[in-house]
Amino acid sequence: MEVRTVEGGFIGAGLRIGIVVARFNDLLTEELLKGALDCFERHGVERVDVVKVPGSFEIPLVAKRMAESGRYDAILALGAVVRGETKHFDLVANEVAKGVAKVSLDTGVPVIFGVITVEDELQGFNRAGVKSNKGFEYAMTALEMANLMKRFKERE
Ligand code: INI
Repeated sequence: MEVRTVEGGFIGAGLRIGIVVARFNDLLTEELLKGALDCFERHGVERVDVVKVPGSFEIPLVAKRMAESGRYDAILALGAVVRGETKHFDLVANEVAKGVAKVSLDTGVPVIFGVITVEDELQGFNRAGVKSNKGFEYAMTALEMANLMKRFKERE
């Protein structure tokens, strides 16, 4: 039996990455952004463009524009949705998740869901640098998916 496995690596050389980051809860999102940039720099990514939007709800539209530009091998969407006490949490969290998935499927460009959804700020800080930095981890996912999709293109 012959088994062939296809997967993406983490080499950043030659990759162009777009980041769209929400300003809402920016104490958290700026830390996610720092973690992501640290990851891309250390993996030798050639170029990163960062676009800032007001809140996570606005992410999908800008991610779509960036994906359609053809300039990026992957888009990383960063945001922080904190439950708080309103229903807004669920609405925003659901819409950004659906929107990001749709953009990725519609355009064929990997759009990585780097939006943390947390109960409160403390949980948010723990995921944005205090215990670990999810921005760094999501950036790794962007690298892997960018390289994986390149491999498919090479085989076409
Ligand atoms: N945007 C976020 O990124 N995180 C949140 O926690 C949040 N909450 O809970 O309200 C939030 N709301 C703003 C939203 O993303 C839009 O910017 C706003 O509704 C205008 O469209």
